[in-house]
Amino acid sequence: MPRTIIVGAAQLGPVHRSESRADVVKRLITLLREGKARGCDLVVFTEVALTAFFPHWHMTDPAEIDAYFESSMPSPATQPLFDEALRLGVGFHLGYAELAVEDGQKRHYNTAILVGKDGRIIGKYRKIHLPGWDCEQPGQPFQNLEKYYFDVGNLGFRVWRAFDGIIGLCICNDRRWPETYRVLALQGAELIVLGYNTPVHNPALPSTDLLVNFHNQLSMQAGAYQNATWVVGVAKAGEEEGVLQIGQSSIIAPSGEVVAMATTLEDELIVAKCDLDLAQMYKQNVFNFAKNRRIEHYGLITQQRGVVVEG
Ligand code: ING
Repeated sequence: MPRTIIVGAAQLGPVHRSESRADVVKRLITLLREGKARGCDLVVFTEVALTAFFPHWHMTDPAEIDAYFESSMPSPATQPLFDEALRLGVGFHLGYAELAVEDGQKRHYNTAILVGKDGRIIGKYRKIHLPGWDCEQPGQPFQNLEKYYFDVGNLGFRVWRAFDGIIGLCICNDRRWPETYRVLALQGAELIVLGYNTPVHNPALPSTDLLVNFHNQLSMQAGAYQNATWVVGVAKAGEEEGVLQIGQSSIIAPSGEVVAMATTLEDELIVAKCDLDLAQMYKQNVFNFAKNRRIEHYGLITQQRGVVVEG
């Protein structure tokens, strides 16, 4: 009997600053219910799903900034989502801005959680690869201030046994770094889920704008194939607070094939039955790390931060 998990990628259209968390949670519940109706075991929501992606603009007032963060999870605003998921018997993944107090210090993380069908939080991840700038960039059409608003995640890349498989979490820019998938795959990941907020225009590198959708797909398809794992990437899409963001939410097989992709820039659920044993097929053959990967022969490059080749 193959181990399968029916996964829903629940893309969100824009979330505007004026939209309350209660209204956003209603949208998430609508997608969750559609997922249940379509047989989903797990519904994957996007990065910073509860609010507009506020790193796209500069704020200085700590209270104004902290208003975008959740200081508990479930929070009062998200409790209805947890309750409905429990009632429906569907697990979910949620990305949100997390306000934590650690060693007496306030910490701000770009966080994602995996929640089981019993409504309990199975695992938590805090975003490690924070793109953009740590200070306002003058003259830009919009900002990317993740280094300004968020602390670097301190939980590492981890996997959890859940939904009859091994599931890993990462977030947005993490998907562009091969190390992300490899570190999760070395722990046995068969399914990696992530959300993203990706503008069509990159003010720091406008020459790549025409490639933004290609790079999105390339990163996730390569990550899936080269690490023998399913990858589910879920967008916050459409024009949000003046920033047009890509959609292309996708469910990608360990073969690297895209088995489902969103076709709108709005709230949209795509669903696929993911055969987790397909991941095992690739792990036992092409990407058999134990038999085929020879890290001891790679030379020092594996331990060095980067190598400048002389001459
Ligand atoms: N967003 C973008 C992402 O990695 C980005 C930032 C866009 C970086 C394009 C490089 C190129 O998809 C987030 N939130 O990381």
